[in-house]
Amino acid sequence: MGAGPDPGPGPGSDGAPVGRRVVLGLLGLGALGVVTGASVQDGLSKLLAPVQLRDPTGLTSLVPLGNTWRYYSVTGAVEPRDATTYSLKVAGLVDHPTTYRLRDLEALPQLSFTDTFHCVTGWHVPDVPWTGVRLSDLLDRAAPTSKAVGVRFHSFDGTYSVNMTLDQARADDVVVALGMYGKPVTHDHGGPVRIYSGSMYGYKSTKWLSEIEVTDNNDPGYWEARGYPLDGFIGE
Ligand SMILES: Nc1nc2c(c(=O)[nH]1)N[C@H]1C(S)=C(S)[C@@H](COP(=O)(O)O)O[C@H]1N2
Ligand SMILES: [Mo]
Repeated sequence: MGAGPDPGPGPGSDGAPVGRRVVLGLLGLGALGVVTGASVQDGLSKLLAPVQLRDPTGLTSLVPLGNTWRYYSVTGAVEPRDATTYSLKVAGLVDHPTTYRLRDLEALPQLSFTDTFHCVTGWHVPDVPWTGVRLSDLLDRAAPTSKAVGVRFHSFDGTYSVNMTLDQARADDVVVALGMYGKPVTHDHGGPVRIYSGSMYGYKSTKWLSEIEVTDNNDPGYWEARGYPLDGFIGE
C-alpha cells in the first residue's frame, strides 16, 4: 500500500466526492509514515483527528496507520485539568451525591486489566492496559434511588456526553480510568480521568470525565443523537 498514482482521468477524477480525495491524499501521508517511522505516524494520527471528525463515513480508517491511536475530540482545544483543578461529580438521582478530587479516586480500590480498544469506525488498538475504579463501586457509594434507570456521562470539554443504562454502567468492565499503559491517562486520551467500557465501542468511553449523572431516562448522548447505536456493544 502506498501513494500510488492518482487513478487518473475518467468519470471519477473531476467529480470524485470530497471524501475520496481526502482519503487518497492521506494514503500518501500514510506511506510517508511507513518510511520515516512510528513517531511520524503518531504525529499523523493527531493531525488526522480533525479529518476524522469530518468523515462520517469512516473512510479515513482505511489509511494505513497501523493499529495505532487516533485522538478524538468533537470540540476544539480542551483546557487541561490536573490534580489541583480536577473534580468528578456523581450526582442526579442518588441518595449520596459526592464530588471526588483526583486523590480521592486514587485512594479507592483499583482494577487493572488489558483489553483491545475498538472504535466503531474500524480502527482498533490491541493490548491496552487500563487501571481505574469500577464504576459500579462509585454507583454503589452514591446509592441510586428507585427512579434511576440511566447514567449520563458529561465531559469538561463542555459538549460530549454518553448514555448507558444503569445496568450497563454496573458491568464489571466499565471503569473510571485513571491509568493507561501504567501511567496517568494523558490529556490527549481524556485524562486525568476518562471512562473505559471494555464491551463497547470507543464512543461510549467519555474522555475528560466531569460528571456521572444518574437519571430517570436513557436519552441519547452526543454521537447517540447523531446515529450511533444507543447500545454500543462491540460486534453488534
Ligand atoms: N469527550 C470526548 N470523549 C470521547 C470522544 C470525543 O470526541 N470527546 N470520542 C470518542 C470516540 S468516538 C473514541 S473512538 C474514543 C477515542 O479515544 P482516544 O481519543 O483516546 O483515542 O474517545 C471517545 N470519547
Ligand atoms: Mo470512535
